[in-house]
Amino acid sequence: MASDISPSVAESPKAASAPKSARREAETAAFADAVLSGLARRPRSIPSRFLYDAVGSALFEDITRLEAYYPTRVETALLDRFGAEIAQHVNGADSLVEFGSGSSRKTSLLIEALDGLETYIPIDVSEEFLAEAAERLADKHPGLAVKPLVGDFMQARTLLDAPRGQKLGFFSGSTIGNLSHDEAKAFLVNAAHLLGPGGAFLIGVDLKKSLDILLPAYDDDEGVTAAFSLNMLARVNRELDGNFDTTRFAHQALYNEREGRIEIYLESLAAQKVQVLDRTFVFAEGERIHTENSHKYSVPEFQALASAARWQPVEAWTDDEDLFSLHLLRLA
Ligand code: SAH
Ligand code: AVI
Repeated sequence: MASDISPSVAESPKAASAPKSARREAETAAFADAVLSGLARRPRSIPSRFLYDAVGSALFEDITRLEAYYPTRVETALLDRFGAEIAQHVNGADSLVEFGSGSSRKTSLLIEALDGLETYIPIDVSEEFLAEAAERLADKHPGLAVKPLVGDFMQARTLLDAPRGQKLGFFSGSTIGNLSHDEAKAFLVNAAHLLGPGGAFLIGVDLKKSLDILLPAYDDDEGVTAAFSLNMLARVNRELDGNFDTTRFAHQALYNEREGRIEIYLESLAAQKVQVLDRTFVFAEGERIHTENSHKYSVPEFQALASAARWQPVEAWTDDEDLFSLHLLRLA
């Protein structure tokens, strides 16, 4: 019976009873605040979580199928190759809690490797995409209770309906790289609280590597990543009565060596004025909006970050080309 799987809200238990439209209104209000303040400041920026409405989530899925976008392919291969070994460390977990679950496609590999898992709790901001993914997953694993939560994983303070017992967290795709180091640390501290004593955490982390491989992954020839980035402006038009001409902005991806991260911008191709809600924003030619960072870590760098958030590194698995890593952490 997959049809009764509709997401409830991660933020607060009270909000779980709020109707869908109220949730959506709250998310639109948060988007409006972020866009109006982000376009008013210098440098201009809009947080990357707003890339993921239903259109953005579908475009991200298209990215994951690109030849140039190695992270999904390599992480899937790592889960396939090391699933049994991972399971040896974490068998006994009753529930699996996934942060930024997206399509949950890779998760099936982990679920299949684990014995005795009873409950899967995917958390994501992208409401419709989450509901569809949860239904698909429940159909695929009929014995598993699937309990999706809609909301910002940085704000989740409680896991509604989570059974007692051991919890395993899963944060795949290197979404942790989209957070600043401080945010990543705060996220890990909060996740420790959610997963509880004895909890374990499996995290996919993209590794530092040659720019020949890195840059095309974030600026593919087919323009899929550009479409994903530009959806931020299209979403402003759809939800905030904006009039961005998306043909007059260009996707730009560069590697910031000092920060160890890909930075993504939308660059204005002309001097132009844009209306959002009742405000006007003036762009000079070449002026940019920063929409995303994607931090890359060496294995020891990530282990140091995890340790600073009181997670003990247990094991790290990497592929033969050192493109991507899977880290297993445990709470002391
Ligand atoms: N884990 C999947 C999806 C990665 S894309 C994979 O590896 O393929 C990043 C996912 O995180 C998207 O589904 C997006 O909606 C979600 N996301 C991004 N920021 C979020 C936030 N602050 N809170 C909850 N979900 C978030
Ligand atoms: C979801 N996240 C880990 C992706 C990344 O690689 O940073 C988002 C993305 N942005 C452009 N391409 C992929």
